Amino acid sequence: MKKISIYHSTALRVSVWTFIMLFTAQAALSQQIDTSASPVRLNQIGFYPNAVKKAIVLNGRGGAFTIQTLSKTIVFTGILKPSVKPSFGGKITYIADFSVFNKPGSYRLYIPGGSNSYPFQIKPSVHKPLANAAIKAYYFMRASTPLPAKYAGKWQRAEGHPDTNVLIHPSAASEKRKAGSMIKSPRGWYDAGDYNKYIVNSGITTGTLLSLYEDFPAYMKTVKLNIPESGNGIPDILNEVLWNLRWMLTMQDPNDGGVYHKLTNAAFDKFEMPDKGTEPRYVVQKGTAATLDFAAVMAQSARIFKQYPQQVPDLADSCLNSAQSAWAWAIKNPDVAYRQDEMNEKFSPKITTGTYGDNNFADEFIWAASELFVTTHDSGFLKNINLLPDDPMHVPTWSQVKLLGYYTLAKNTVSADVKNVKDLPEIKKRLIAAADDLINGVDDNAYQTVMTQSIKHFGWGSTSEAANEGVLLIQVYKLSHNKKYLDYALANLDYLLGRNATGYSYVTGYGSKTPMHPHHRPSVADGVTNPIPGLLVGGANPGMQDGIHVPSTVPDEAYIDDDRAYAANEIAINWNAPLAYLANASEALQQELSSSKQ
Ligand code: 9MR
Ligand code: 9MR
Repeated sequence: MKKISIYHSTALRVSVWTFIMLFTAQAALSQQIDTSASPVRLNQIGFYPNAVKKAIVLNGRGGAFTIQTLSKTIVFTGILKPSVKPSFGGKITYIADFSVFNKPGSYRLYIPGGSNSYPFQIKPSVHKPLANAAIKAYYFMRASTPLPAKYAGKWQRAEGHPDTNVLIHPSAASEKRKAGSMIKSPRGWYDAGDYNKYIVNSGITTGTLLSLYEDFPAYMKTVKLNIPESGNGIPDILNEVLWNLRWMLTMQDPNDGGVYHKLTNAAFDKFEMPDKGTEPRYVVQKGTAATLDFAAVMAQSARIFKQYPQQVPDLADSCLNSAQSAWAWAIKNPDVAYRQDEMNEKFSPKITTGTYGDNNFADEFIWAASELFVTTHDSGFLKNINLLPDDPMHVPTWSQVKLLGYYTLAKNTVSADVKNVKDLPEIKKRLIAAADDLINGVDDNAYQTVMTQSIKHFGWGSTSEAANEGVLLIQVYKLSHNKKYLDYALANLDYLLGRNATGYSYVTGYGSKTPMHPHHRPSVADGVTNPIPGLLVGGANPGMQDGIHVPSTVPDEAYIDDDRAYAANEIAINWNAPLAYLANASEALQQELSSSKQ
């Protein structure tokens, strides 16, 4: 088992470990600035034939570039153009635009001086394997079930965390559910590199995956994932979502409708396989954010699973009842924040796992109200909700979910009552304006992507910012039918897959230079060299909240492939979901566009 010992350091060993850690940081540093690495930054998987195709050349001087087959036949020659603006690191880049070259095949890009790019392909459905893997990744995150080789290949593993004896933490105690009593709360996905299960983060994740199905049902019905439920008459993406949805349902207190914030150990598990984690598990305090995110997901699920009455006869009704009782709880308890530090002063054991704390619930109310309204057509849900607060149009994150509600309202206008929502025109206007803000001036920046428009995009989990910007652009493409939004969405996919300052494709197993050491307990502890595939790491983040030095604090360069670096190299379900959306939507739309041309 590799590296587990790092996490067992004791006081006595500290100086030795400090030395070793400095040494490994040094090794990682020299790996990062390896001069043999290609100065050509591009999507390491490839391009659709009719898509925009760009590569970024660092340390260039201009001149001609060529595209060559793998046997070095020149098939295209173009001229490198300097970027209008420098990169965040202060350098002008050179842009190789070969969009007009559209002949399917495998190629490399060559620049003056003899350097070349990683190989890439031009072909229809070029992102299909990645798109599938981004959803299959959730199968690998399943709690409470073994993963046999038949589905998991060399990443097969034993069952972890059955969660059939979960304790009511004192913070969650009620008349009917006393502290220390037990509930069953099995299934669900592990949140990230850790083994806990958090409702707030499950909310945006599950909502995003359900939207992928709702927005592209015909395509998503064709996606086969080789999971245990495959072939049961339900599309595999919904089968995978069901694993988490059934867990989420258990997180609601049936006595009052409130939803527990998370199911967790008192402290993070060690870096060990999930079946080794046998510490007690708790559900903690109910909260407004968790309850509203739950209500939104259950309302959305109700209308989706209604389409499968044979396979899941009672599920839609259960989801709708749960959504409504959660909503009622939130109306009665509109301001219950999850404040872990305060909770720990009052109750024991102290809980030190992820917080997902949020104090503002206006956006959660908008999301839940929108989903409940679209499912039930009962405008009562919108009654006391200000749908148009005067606050920024945040691209969705776990703590900012207003736009998830907007997406749902904006696209469900076949139904007359949604069409008549008086704020709808303004909501659409704001969505389009937000997309325009994102794309305005992109062609001047050094990497030609929305992601590299602003250093503000580079916090913890920055790759999910890029992916969620892509999702917003696709939503607006669907509203406007203006292809420029789709082009810029694809540019952010290019960013994630290698057209960026670090030269990494940030998805494990997909690209030529990919993370090998994500902060992900099974990937570290399983003894398999390659990490579990299809996982999006957090990516560039100059914050270094983990104390691990990145080779550069320039925002888009602040990344290290080190399994201790949880602020730059962890993986998480809420980061994979917009990647799954972006990659699958790109596949679906590319198929639609090419068939409409024929
Ligand atoms: O592994 C944990 C990861 O999932 C969290 O995102 C991160 C921040 O909360 O914390 C990680 O756990 C570390 C803990 O915070 C401090 N001790 C070392 C743990 C493993 O690196
Ligand atoms: O993604 C979360 C990020 O936005 C926060 O800044 C960070 C610190 O609170 O926590 C991140 O979420 C982690 C969670 O708390 C525990 N599981 C791993 C998550 C990803 O790092």
